[in-house]
Amino acid sequence: MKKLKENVRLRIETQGREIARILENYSDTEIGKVTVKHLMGGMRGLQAMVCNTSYVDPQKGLFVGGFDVPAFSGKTPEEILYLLCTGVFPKKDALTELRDELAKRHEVPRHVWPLLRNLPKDTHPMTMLSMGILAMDSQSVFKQKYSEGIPKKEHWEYTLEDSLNLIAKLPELAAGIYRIRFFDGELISYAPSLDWAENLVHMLGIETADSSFADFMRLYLVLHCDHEGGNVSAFTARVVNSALSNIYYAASAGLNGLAGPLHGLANQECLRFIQRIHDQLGKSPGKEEIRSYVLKTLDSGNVIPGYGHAVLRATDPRFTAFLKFSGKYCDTTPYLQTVKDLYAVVPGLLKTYKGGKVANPYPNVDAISGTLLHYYGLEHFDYYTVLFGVSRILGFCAQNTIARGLNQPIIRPKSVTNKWLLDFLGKA
Ligand code: FAM
Repeated sequence: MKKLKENVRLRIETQGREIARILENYSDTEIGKVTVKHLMGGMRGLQAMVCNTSYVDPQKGLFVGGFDVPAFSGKTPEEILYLLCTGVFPKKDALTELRDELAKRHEVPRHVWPLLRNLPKDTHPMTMLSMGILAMDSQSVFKQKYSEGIPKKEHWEYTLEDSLNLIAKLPELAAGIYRIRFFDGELISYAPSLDWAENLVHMLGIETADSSFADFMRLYLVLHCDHEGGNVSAFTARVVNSALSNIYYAASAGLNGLAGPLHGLANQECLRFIQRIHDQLGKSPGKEEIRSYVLKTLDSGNVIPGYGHAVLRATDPRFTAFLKFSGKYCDTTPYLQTVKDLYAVVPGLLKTYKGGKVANPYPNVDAISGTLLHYYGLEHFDYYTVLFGVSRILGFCAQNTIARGLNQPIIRPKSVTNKWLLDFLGKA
């Protein structure tokens, strides 16, 4: 991984110089204000951290290394990993080197499987993924080197080493979880000739009539790779790693956040929502019927899964990329038709719902991803967020490798009490 490492080093050096210049000249410059609403409202909208792996523009959506979704969605996950870490796409030799490294490191340590097999049968696959990763912390090179007393400037090298080891094992681990949780537990062997996404598809062992499954998996793993620094899972992973807990601890913690229904679990919730619509209204409901169903859902105090976002204020381009893909391969299924009908109906309803309090009435990536997974034969909804997690770990690893390279300090915002606030506001 010489080439990847050299380019990560270059990126860290360049960013380090930028940060030094910014700090030297502007350390005390204010870039915004903190309001009481920020304190009480989950800090949403508060600009309080830096993340250079990716950026979410409220209108244009995700940018990775300066490339927008249409520009990077045709790439492979390996290319995206390289881009996240270095800010540039790999040349052919660097890509081959990265692929070879991942292949060399693919094997999940044997002790992980009995641990997963011994969990209660109804354990959520996200719990299994998080536990499987945590159990691999025994192999952390960072942990070993830290205990040997390596200097701070080398922290990133072993974070990158751990990251590659972890990422390489994800197809085998994720597919193994699928086989244990939903089949007879018999694992399918890794195939050295296949790439990272193809191996995942191969080891899942799903019979699918459609040969575009691997293409879809590539797209899925690319589109979910990162979503800047402040979302629940990435932020959690950053906080944990900022204490110099290794990347296995950090990734496992991040996944526990991704497992929440307001975050990554929304993709399984969306398909459930569509299934409930079909159960009640039949397989091809009219738009008016869908409209009434959505209104009923809102009136009962529930959210419409797959719609809304803390940062985005327009249709998520990742949703659009999936829609485009489905148009090419599979948009005649009843579920996909309902995805499209919901897209025609929900934004209009959310715009005016309760005086327009929903900040973003448009679909996010989860509004369609589960439907496509289902089309390819993944019928176990509980598994969907595992695939989201496999992809998102690319972002966790890149963000934290860079953070360690920049020697970023422990993350520790200061909290205050109601009393402090009331005193401050002069209302005690
Ligand atoms: N349906 C109904 N109400 C919604 C809504 C939706 N899809 N999205 C937001 N709201 C409500 C929200 O619950 C809040 O109501 P209260 O004031 O009564 O608490 C109000 O609108 C203002 O919320 P907001 O400022 O627009 O959004 P937040 O920043 O608080 O929350 C989300 C953002 C994503 C958690 C929220 O839009 C939501 O719950 N969406 C549905 C779940 C979902 O699709 N999550 C996936 C997000 C995705 F990007 C990901 O992480 N994978």
